[in-house]
Amino acid sequence: MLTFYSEGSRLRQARTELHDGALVTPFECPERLDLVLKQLRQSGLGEIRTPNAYGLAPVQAVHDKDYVTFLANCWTEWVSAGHKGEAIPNIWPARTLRGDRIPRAISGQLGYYALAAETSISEGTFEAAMASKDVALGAVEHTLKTGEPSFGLCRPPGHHAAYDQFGGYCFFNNAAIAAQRALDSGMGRVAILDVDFHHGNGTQQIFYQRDDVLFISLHGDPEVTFPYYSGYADEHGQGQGEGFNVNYPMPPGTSVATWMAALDQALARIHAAKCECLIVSLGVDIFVDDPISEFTFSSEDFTLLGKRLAHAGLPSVFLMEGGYAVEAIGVNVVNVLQGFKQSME
Ligand code: SP5
Ligand code: ZN
Repeated sequence: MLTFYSEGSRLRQARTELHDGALVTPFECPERLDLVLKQLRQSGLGEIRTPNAYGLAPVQAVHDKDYVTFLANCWTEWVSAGHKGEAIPNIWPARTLRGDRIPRAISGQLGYYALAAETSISEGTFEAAMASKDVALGAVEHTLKTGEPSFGLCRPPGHHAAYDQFGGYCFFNNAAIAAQRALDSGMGRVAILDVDFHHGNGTQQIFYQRDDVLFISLHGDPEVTFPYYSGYADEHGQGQGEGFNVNYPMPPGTSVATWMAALDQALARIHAAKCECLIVSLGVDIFVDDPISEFTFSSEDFTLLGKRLAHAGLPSVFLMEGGYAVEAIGVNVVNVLQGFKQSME
């Protein structure tokens, strides 16, 4: 199985994350790449390739043009406005304010385009987001061309990024960009299966009114877990998209057996909807020792996950989402991919 990876992903080097009321070193850090790369190299899973540069068109196919421009210019504008730290929003068009204005000042724009405050924008963030979506596009292109599975070691992650909002460590929605690419190159319906601990609110929002992408997410119950305002079981899709969005929220501490039972239901839905390819938003923050998440996967359970995904029998693209700085993230990612590969034959 080929892996796609870009050195450009290292350009995201934020120093601050707003966590528990303090500015801390971000959980979503460049060392995550090294942990996964090290394990991939040891595993003999397959070659690691640098993707082509695909430009902005595939980004603008799922994101708002003005949002993309905001991300491209944010750091420069923030610095020229004289701000000392990293760009972090501190006001939003909240429910009692106007949501129809995009203010001129960068501080106002930040709140407009942000859905959460933990994610700062820093020098190189836009460039890293560009590299990350190229990784996703390289992976999907390879799978479309060969039918072989591929892994995109995306960083920054993407599934919280909505049509015109960043947050949850995400800027461009890599899975949505890849899914749109698959559709544009002639694929029929695409399934996006999101196994990250957190609900993939951005992916859900982008495809909520469409039936050409089936979005299914297994995640921590938003009643008690980020992103809180999305990911409930009654979110089914809208209009044409009715029935093509499925959420499986589960409480903190949910057993792997319960989680796997939800996965089986998800795979049955993907089969019933006649999806022609599978994009897996692969967050390994469902690991028991993940520092910000509360599911109970062991490293061996990730192998089982890979095996079950192979049973879907679809051309598959794995895209990295969350999973934080514990040594095990490399092992856990590789276990999914090895489990998948072993069960394909
Ligand atoms: C891609 C991804 O996994 N993004 C996650 C973003 C989560 N940001 C907010 C985290 C809030 C963590 N609260 C921790 C509670 C620990 N008990
Ligand atoms: Zn996550």
